[in-house]
Amino acid sequence: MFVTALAVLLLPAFAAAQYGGPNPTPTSSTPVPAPSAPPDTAGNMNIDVAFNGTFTFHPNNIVAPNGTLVTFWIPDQGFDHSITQSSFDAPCTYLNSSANSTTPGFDSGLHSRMKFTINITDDTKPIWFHCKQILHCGMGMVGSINAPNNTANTFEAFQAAAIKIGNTEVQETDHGFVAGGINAVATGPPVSSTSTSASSASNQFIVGTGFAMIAGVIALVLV
Ligand SMILES: *[C@@H]1O[C@H](CO)[C@@H](O)[C@H](O)[C@H]1NC(C)=O
Ligand SMILES: *[C@@H]1O[C@H](CO)[C@@H](O)[C@H](O)[C@H]1NC(C)=O
Ligand SMILES: *[C@@H]1O[C@H](CO)[C@@H](O)[C@H](O)[C@H]1NC(C)=O
Ligand SMILES: *[C@@H]1O[C@H](CO)[C@@H](O)[C@H](O)[C@H]1NC(C)=O
Ligand SMILES: *[C@@H]1O[C@H](CO)[C@@H](O)[C@H](O)[C@H]1NC(C)=O
Ligand SMILES: *[C@@H]1O[C@H](CO)[C@@H](O)[C@H](O)[C@H]1NC(C)=O
Ligand SMILES: [Cu+2]
Repeated sequence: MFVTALAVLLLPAFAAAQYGGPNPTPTSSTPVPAPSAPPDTAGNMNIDVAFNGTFTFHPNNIVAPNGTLVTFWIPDQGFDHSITQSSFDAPCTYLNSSANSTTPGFDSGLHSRMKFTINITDDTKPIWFHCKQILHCGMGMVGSINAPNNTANTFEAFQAAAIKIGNTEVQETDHGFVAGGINAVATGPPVSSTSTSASSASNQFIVGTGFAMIAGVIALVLV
């Protein structure tokens, strides 16, 4: 039991390490109001990844007809994010239907300062996705496209399920870019973007440092 408790407590510390260690120096203390994604154009919708330094996609629940190109703008925060297709039932798990001989879900793989585009191929069915960076999905970093409002499987229920997983989230393997997709297909691997540098890492540093300090204190008490 103690081992389990310790493991759960140390997971955030592990996550904090990827944010630059327990004593990072924020690169900026000023908030970043400007979204990095450009405005939508006809047939194209844009989603900010880690909007304004938060663990969210923005917007995180859109309606997009067939043929819409949805582009995700991944900032450069000193750690990576992904756009990884999942299922309503398992928000923080890659949807790998190739185990059933059909196409696997799309996955951008973990990246910084990139943009990643999917093409909506069936607007009558929902598309669920998450960020596979450890702990991000469990903090609610999930999104949907064409999620229904008239069933229990709404975006709000999907995000609540992700947050319920919280820090028990299982770390996923990063296979890099996976082509294909279900109800939407990746139009190609992520490409470099010079327009995604606006986001500040300061919010994440605060969160990471807080987790590391709490885990450190409790680890000391247990020892
Ligand atoms: C961005 O974050 C800052 C600091 O939390 C907040 O004051 C500001 O309102 C946010 N801007 C937007 C557009 O959400
Ligand atoms: C998006 O998919 C539609 C068919 O579903 C296709 O006609 C169109 O060319 C695709 N767009 C791109 C940019 O791949
Ligand atoms: C494969 O299909 C079965 C039956 O539909 C389903 O229970 C299972 O979750 C599927 N596996 C994957 C990896 O999608
Ligand atoms: C998906 O599942 C198939 C079959 O189990 C496996 O061969 C493949 O490596 C998996 N791909 C990913 C990206 O997990
Ligand atoms: C979008 O494409 C899917 C798959 O071809 C089709 O079933 C659906 O009816 C299309 N949606 C509309 C509004 O035509
Ligand atoms: C669900 O409700 C939201 C908010 O009212 C709306 O913007 C969206 O279009 C609805 N989704 C569908 C698939 O009708
Ligand atoms: Cu993320």
